[in-house]
Amino acid sequence: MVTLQDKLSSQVSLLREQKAAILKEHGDRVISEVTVAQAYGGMRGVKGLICDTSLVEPDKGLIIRGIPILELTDKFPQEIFYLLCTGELPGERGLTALFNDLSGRSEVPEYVFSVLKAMPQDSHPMVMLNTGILVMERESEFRKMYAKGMNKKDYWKPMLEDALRLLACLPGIAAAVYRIHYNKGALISYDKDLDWGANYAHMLGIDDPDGEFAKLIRLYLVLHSDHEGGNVSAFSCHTVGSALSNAFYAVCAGLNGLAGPLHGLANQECLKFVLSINERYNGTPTKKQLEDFAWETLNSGQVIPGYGHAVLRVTDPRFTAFLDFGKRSFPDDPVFKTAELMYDTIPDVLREHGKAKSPWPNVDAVSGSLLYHFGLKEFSYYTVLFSVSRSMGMLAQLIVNRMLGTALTRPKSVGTKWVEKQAEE
Ligand code: HAX
Repeated sequence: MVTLQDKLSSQVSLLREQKAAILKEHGDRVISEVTVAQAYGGMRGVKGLICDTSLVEPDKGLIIRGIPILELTDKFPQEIFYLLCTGELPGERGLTALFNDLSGRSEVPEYVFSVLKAMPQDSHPMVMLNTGILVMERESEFRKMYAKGMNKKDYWKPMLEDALRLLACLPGIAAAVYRIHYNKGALISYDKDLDWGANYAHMLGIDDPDGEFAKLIRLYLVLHSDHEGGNVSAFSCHTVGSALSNAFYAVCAGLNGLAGPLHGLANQECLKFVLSINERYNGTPTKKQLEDFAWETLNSGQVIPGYGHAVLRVTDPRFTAFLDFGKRSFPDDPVFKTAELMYDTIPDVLREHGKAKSPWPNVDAVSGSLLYHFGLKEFSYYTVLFSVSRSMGMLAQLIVNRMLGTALTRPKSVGTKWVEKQAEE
């Protein structure tokens, strides 16, 4: 049992039996109620989805298959993918097999690059990434096998194949987006001697004499890999995948959600915010100046990017991991210092403001300042990095759902008049 494919084959029957037993024993049990406020409020807190890859505890943050994220920061990103899919970290042989599985599938079809090169210069990098993914849909094994006719129980196998293919190609597509969009010169090929994460750093072409940038990219890919099932990107991906759309369609749908400013785009907004502070004060401001800037932002009806969260009610441990990286590697960098000072300042301001349910930083509050330090200064690109990482979680969730034979998503909607009538009754 070496490869990811073998491991999942050994788990599939058990997973299905477990699901059948739970449904038989507890199928009628009520696990959630929905209030009118929740129906209008983005279904916040409604329990209506099953996701085993990870959990976000309001008071603890991200836990991947039972392991808190801060205990996983020294892992290779592909180890996390294996963990997300199977619930176990791979042994040495499993990791090598996955390394080979990814490098063997890493060649991005040439037409993807042609499409990217033909796109308008002002297309957002997220549009380019998603176009690259979607145009690769013709490679889908699931699509081919489904057209031929396939036993339902085997749907997960071509889904896994598509997931590996897409995952293997994502760093190449994402790096091409970077090099094409920002005129960085010729594209750089996948290096079969490097791991998946280091390859992404390599193909971006950022100068990295001591390998620190590759370390940051690996950490970045680990930290953003998954955030349970109900966030915008995971839920969108799940919904599209539930229609038996293949991984290319489903991940692309999820990433279109990640492109929104309240979700993945927040990291670009956050760095913009930090830079505008440094520009105003000619470097890292004083605490008082930062407070004034924060109030100015809030009083003009804008949010403070990187702070607050839909679920978390403590400092995001992923923020802590990035902050530690910056403190260790370049504590005096002026952009990093401002991000650090924000952590000292913003929670009090938000508490006094009294609106946000959490005044604490999320992962986006500092990640951009680290990338900026290494010369990856094009912040409209940052959500693409996030996307490569989050694709691991979305793909793992798609695979597990195909193994389980999860049903088509179809909640019931109601109209305003129906709600008013209920209230009258
Ligand atoms: N600054 C100012 N106001 C904030 C705020 C912030 N950072 N965070 C929340 N609020 C406000 C909300 O806008 C909302 O105001 P209204 O009642 O006027 O609509 C109120 O506080 C209650 O919001 P909430 O319940 O605390 O937060 P939500 O679950 O609605 O939204 C968000 C969570 C992350 C979107 C929100 O905190 C926010 O806009 N933060 C700034 C943007 C950001 O950092 N996004 C990245 C999130 C991490 C992520 O998903 N990355 O992918």
